[in-house]
Parts: sequence; structure tokens; C-alpha cells
Amino acid sequence: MAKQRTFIMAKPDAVQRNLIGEIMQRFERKGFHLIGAKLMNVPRELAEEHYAEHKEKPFFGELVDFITSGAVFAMVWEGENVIATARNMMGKTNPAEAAPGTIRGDFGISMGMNIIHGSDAPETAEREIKLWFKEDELHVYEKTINKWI
Ligand code: RTP
Ligand code: MG
Repeated sequence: MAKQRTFIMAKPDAVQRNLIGEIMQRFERKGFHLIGAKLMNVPRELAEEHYAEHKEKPFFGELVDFITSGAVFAMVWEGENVIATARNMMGKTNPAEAAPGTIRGDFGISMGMNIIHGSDAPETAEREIKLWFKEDELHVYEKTINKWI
């Protein structure tokens, strides 16, 4: 399996509940490498573009309202099979159905405020990384490995 990159976002509820470190630690301990990260407020147009696939859904307005309601922590993680593995680590979309031990299962409360976003396929990951990060905001992990320690 080739190395992949995926876009992960701690949603405003996770940032407000001080869960950024908890989320990052899970990905680090799993063995993935962080290659991009930023705390940011999300412009409405960016939120709408990000969730464009849900534009016609009844919950679209609420979803965009939520994502733009406070700072998010946007990340790019790299590693073998990271796209599907991250989705498993996140758990089901509805926290009530997400298994204990998953991020949503351990911390999420409601469908609308479910802590974390992760790209759901290779094409989505590529699109989302381009949408949220400039090329020079992403770091090449091989350049840092074993350099100082
Ligand atoms: P995400 O895109 O945020 O990572 O979540 P996901 O892939 O697990 O779920 P998706 O189907 O892409 O839905 C995006 C977000 O919309 C909200 N949602 N509400 N009320 C509803 O029926 C409903 N369905 C989805 C959730 O907050 C979900 O994370
Ligand atoms: Mg989704």
C-alpha cells in the first residue's frame, strides 16, 4: 500500500473543548506524520466549497453555520493507508453509533457537532488538501526525519 495524505480537521466543538492535543496524539501514536497544521477561522465560502457535496441536503445550512462558528484546527497527515485508517479512528458520523475507542465515540455528542472531519477517499483527500493548504504550507517529512535526534 502506497503512502497517502489525508485532510483532517478538528471542528469548532473540538477546539472549544481543548481536544486538539488529544486528537493529534492519537494520530501521532498510531504512526502517522503531521505535515501541515493551522488554527483558523473558516470563511463561509470555504466551508461551502468544502461541503459542496451536501449542498442540496436539508442540514447544509446548519453544517456551514457550525463550521464557521469558531476556530478549527486544519491538518494534513501522511502515512500508509492513512485515509481509511483515519476514518476508522474517527468512528461513525453519528457519535451515538460510533464505537467507544474512536474519536467520535469517545468525545462526540451529536450528529451536528461530531468533533472531527476526515477525507473519505483518495480523490476527496487530494481535493480537500488543495482547498485548505498552499503547497508551501506542507512539509516533506523525509527532510526532518532523524535530523536532530
Ligand atoms: P465529515 O464530512 O464532517 O467528516 O463527516 P462524514 O464524512 O462522517 O459525514 P458526511 O456524510 O460527509 O456529513 C458531513 C457532516 O454533515 C453532518 N450531517 N448531518 N442531520 C443529518 O442527517 C446529517 N448528516 C450529516 C454531520 O455533522 C457530518 O459530519
Ligand atoms: Mg464527509
